[in-house]
Amino acid sequence: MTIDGGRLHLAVQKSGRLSHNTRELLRGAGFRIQEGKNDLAARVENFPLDLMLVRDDDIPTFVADGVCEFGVVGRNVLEEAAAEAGTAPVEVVAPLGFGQCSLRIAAPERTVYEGPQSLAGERIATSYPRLLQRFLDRHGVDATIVRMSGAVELAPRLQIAGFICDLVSTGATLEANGLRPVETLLESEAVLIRTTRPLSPDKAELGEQMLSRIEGVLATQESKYIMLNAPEEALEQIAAMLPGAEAPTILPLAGRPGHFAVHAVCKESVFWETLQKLKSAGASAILVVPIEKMMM
Ligand code: PRT
Ligand code: ZN
Repeated sequence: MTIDGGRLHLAVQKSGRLSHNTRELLRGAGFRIQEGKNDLAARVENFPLDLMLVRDDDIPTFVADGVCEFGVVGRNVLEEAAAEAGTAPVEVVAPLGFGQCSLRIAAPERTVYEGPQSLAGERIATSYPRLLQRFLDRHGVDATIVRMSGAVELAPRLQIAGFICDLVSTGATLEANGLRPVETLLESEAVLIRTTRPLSPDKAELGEQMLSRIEGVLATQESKYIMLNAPEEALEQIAAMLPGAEAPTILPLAGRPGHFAVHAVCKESVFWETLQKLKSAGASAILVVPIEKMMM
């Protein structure tokens, strides 16, 4: 793959569980993705950025080698690649809040499990041999790793292995196959990664612009703008209750001496319970509104 000098390259999963959310995140950040035609890349029309459409397993290498300056990949794939001796590092820039799953060891319901020692001498089927080996080493357990590229959950029924080590999100697949999780090796979600190779000043600047837009979208996902009125004596207590808010704005209310309006950006979810507590502390006319864009 050759690189077009002036444009940034973001490696994304071509088709799979991360594709839709990755594109939605980019669209939310204002990047207009040109669809169609090219199977290998998609151009962003309004920013010098190309999406390289690849298999998720290739993303850590592309970014480590600098073929793509950035990438979006599951932490599980990244860690498995990183556990390979001699692999060049990449920098994790931000967790993206989607693609959550965990890498877990599971066994048939009837299997007795009393901790990692129960794995000694057993066969464990997985697509994550290095992460599994690392877990076994950490616990000083000797077991046989059976490498499978898919349908790992069938291994016990096919008597290929007594245990499996696979990704779990809802747990429905395990349940459907009569398996129960016994260990968690890794909590994963999609992450934005960046090459550690030096970038030209122009590309570094473009990268910063892209990141600041993406971080803006991530920040607004949970954030809310909160407005309320409060008497002076309750201000301190109320300000301390606002979830994830820094330095609220406090303005005097016209015609109501001793009363103030409090405005703040809350960077965490605002629950009904919080509103109830604010009210009990003396707040009134509480408004919580979504934030569309934010740039810090
Ligand atoms: O073709 P390519 O190599 O790009 O894709 P892929 O088939 O290797 O990956 P894909 O699209 O299946 O998953 C991409 C990424 O999504 C993974 O690397 C994870 O980071 C993330 N992810 C999140 C998951 C899951 N949730 C998940 N549930 N990846 C796989 N699964 C599978 C799991 O392996 C098991 O078969 O779903 C099944 C379990 O799901 P539950 O909901 O029944 O528990
Ligand atoms: Zn893959």
